[in-house]
Amino acid sequence: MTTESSERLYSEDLANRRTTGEDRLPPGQRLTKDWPVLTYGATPKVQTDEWQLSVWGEIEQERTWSWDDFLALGLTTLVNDIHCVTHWSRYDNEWEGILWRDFIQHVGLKPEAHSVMFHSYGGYTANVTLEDLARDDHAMFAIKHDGDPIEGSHGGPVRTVIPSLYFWKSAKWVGGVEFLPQNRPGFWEMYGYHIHGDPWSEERYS
Ligand SMILES: Nc1nc2c(c(=O)[nH]1)N[C@H]1C(S)=C(S)[C@@H](COP(=O)(O)O)O[C@H]1N2
Ligand SMILES: [Mo]
Repeated sequence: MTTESSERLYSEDLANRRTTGEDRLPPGQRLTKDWPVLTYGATPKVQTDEWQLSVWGEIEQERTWSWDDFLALGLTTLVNDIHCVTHWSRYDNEWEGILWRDFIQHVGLKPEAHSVMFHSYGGYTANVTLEDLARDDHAMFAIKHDGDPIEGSHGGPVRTVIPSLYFWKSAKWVGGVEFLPQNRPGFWEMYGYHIHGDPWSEERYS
């Protein structure tokens, strides 16, 4: 695994909250120091040599990256806070991975593209609009947490991290990105979770 020349960034939102002293804990959340595992169903076992990331939908050309190809897109280190809809938050998680904004340079979006469905090994899905992914310039595909490869239970070898939204939007064991012409509910959204999921306005359930 190559990790040289890794840039370290704070999420813009977190940087602002640190400097302005604005409340850092979203409403209705409790701080935890440990890191709970929240997985619906079985935990898929995915090795890096068999892992692939495929993109399809409203794009010019479907494509699949291998682990090595994907890492060659360049790694960034990012620190952020995570907020689970079940009320726990964890501060200062250090992630290393490929930024969404770097990744998207390699995807030819069609003008119709509006939202994304992240697909996980095992069948989990989570929807996020392209606007949210672009506004939060620190959404990423993470391969490391606090310096170590992400453990299987937490979504290794690759999970998404979208720090501006509740953590259910961050798909563990991600293997596919589907570009959609309109927003569509993912796994939890079909069971009544909010289509958007902003923790600051408590968009928990719809
Ligand atoms: N593939 C997959 N991704 C998932 C989930 C899941 O069950 N399967 N759970 C979601 C929820 S509800 C949360 S809070 C976080 C939990 O991540 P963690 O187990 O690493 O804390 O992953 C999200 N991503
Ligand atoms: Mo969650």
